[in-house]
Amino acid sequence: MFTYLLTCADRYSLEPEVAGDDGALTIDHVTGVVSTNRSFDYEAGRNDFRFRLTVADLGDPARSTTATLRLTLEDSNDNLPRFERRVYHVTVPEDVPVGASIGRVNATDDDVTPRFGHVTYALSVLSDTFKVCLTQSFHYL
Ligand SMILES: [Ca+2]
Ligand SMILES: [Ca+2]
Repeated sequence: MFTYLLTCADRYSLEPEVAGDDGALTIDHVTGVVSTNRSFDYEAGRNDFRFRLTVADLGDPARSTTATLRLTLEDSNDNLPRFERRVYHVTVPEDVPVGASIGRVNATDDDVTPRFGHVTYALSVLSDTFKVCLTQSFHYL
């Protein structure tokens, strides 16, 4: 009859290549499961992070090897479009011609990826005096 004693044969560790990334990720020293330890922001500018992984056995002397973990952020639609102003007030003469341009509004969206940062405009019709004119604007950082 044989009896096996199951022990953890390896020990995992992880350290960032950039000192400021300390604590961004954690690794379970036994299972090797890597988890986020803080939130990330694609719009903050850094979207690529590198960490050095090390795994060591429990030998005496211990033997170990390393690999690189590269974390790449993808943009998500986490920013709302916003107008430059909360209220736009426009005054026009009563004889303003039909089709006359009476002003311009502008909105931006901080999301970098075009499909999340591209804004379109719509005017809710509260009166049939004006017609809706759709325009488009693109905002890229
Ligand atoms: Ca957005
Ligand atoms: Ca975003």
